[in-house]
Amino acid sequence: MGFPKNFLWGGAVAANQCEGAYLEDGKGLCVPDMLLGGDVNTPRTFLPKNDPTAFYPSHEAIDFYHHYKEDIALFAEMGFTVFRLSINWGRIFPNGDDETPNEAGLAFYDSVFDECKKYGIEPLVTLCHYEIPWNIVTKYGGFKNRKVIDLFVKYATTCFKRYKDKVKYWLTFNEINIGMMGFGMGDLYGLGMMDEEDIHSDHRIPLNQLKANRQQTMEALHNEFVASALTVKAGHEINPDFMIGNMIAQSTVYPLSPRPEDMLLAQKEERIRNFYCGDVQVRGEYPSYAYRYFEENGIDPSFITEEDKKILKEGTVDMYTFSYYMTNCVSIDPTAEKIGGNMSMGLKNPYLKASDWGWTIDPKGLRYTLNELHDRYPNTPLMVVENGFGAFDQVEEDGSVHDSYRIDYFRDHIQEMKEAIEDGVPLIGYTTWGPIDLVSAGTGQYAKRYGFIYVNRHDDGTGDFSRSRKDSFAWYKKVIASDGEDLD
Ligand code: P53
Repeated sequence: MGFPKNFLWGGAVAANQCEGAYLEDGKGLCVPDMLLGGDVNTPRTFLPKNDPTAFYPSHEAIDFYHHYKEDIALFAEMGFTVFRLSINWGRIFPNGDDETPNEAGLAFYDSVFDECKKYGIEPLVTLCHYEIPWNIVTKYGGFKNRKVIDLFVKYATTCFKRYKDKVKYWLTFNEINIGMMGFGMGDLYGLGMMDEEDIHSDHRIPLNQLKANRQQTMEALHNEFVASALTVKAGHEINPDFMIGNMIAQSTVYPLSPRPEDMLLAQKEERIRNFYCGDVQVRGEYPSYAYRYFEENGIDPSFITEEDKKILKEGTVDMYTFSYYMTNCVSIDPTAEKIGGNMSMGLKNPYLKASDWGWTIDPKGLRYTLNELHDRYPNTPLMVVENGFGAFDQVEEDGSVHDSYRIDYFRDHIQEMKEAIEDGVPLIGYTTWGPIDLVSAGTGQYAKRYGFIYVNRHDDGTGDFSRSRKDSFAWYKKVIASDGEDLD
């Protein structure tokens, strides 16, 4: 058995983490353009007034905007059949609410998709990967404002109409569940929401100290569900062949012990972090436990109108896609040891090693997750649209990078995906995160590298953006050429 012949193999990036050219050809400022970098122990900070002396990693990123031909040629050399990227909303509607779209922005993505087509690479396009126009945050208050639903749908349909013959695979919102994970930055990244006082402050604010309001977060997330459903519906009317998916930051949760209380806690967490959003987008309705969650958290769910319920039912997704990096342990035991690092949320799992950023390495957890998802959504194809190993890479004198740790990570995960397929899971594709080094979303670092392709660019702003192949480049090429059979 193993991987089917038409399996989609490739890699994934996000506009804000790779394009740079942050004000070129009419692009407007977006949420990530307001953020400075941090590191494993230091949260990223928000700096309200663009300060010319500060280093904003998204402003130049890896300059994909001017290197995309070279980069796509390298992806083609590895044999990619799919390339996941996002359209930056702020290139198409610089203020989010402009009357007409920005032609230069639309033309840029035409060129990118044409370049993919040249090599037989299918683009998989995320419509919103944290690139919310800054004007949507300041003028509308982000997705808590229902007007933003219409603005998003207008943007999405503009893209659908323009690219309907070039792009078949679409995702609405990247990691729509990010606000359910307790990172403290979910409101801003995912929902474009920020406290008024924070917006107008004159100092740097660490993202984990942003003020949030749970009621508003849940309302905004609901509005995003509605925007996503309306988008799916509109997409199918424009081209019935479109495959439109959701995208979940998969946070698979294990109980730290077999204590029944730990089992129940793990189940509860799994539901809130993953299935709350998955159920709405795949099944088209809120699950029963959502209402208990509202009750326990003092949330008034009257924002879910009858009209919205109908929309959610009519706009269910064609595929379930997710990012998978790690698994997490939970326990009711308050003395259990926590795992360090940024955004890793669990307790220490004594059976797993972790990356330098504290993210556990759990390939078997991927097989488990794929099976769980298939049991839950039996009629829905699945795609792993992010998976990878963020690491410090060492460049040798001759320019080579011997990233055997990255090869090990991928080998083990691909092996487990193969097992899952043999278990009967309808897995249709795999895009590794950051096939080319890019800016980390969580820390804003260049030093947290994911690529098969090295980019000479550093956190102090030095580097000439030149690209080179790491050892993992030839390895992934061989994996794709052998349909996932040759993993040595
Ligand atoms: P970085 C948190 C936990 C898991 C995945 O993350 C996450 C996040 C939030 O950043 O995000 C996804 O760059 C996201 C990408 C991101 C990637 O994971 O912090 O969709 O934008 O780059 C990896 O190492």
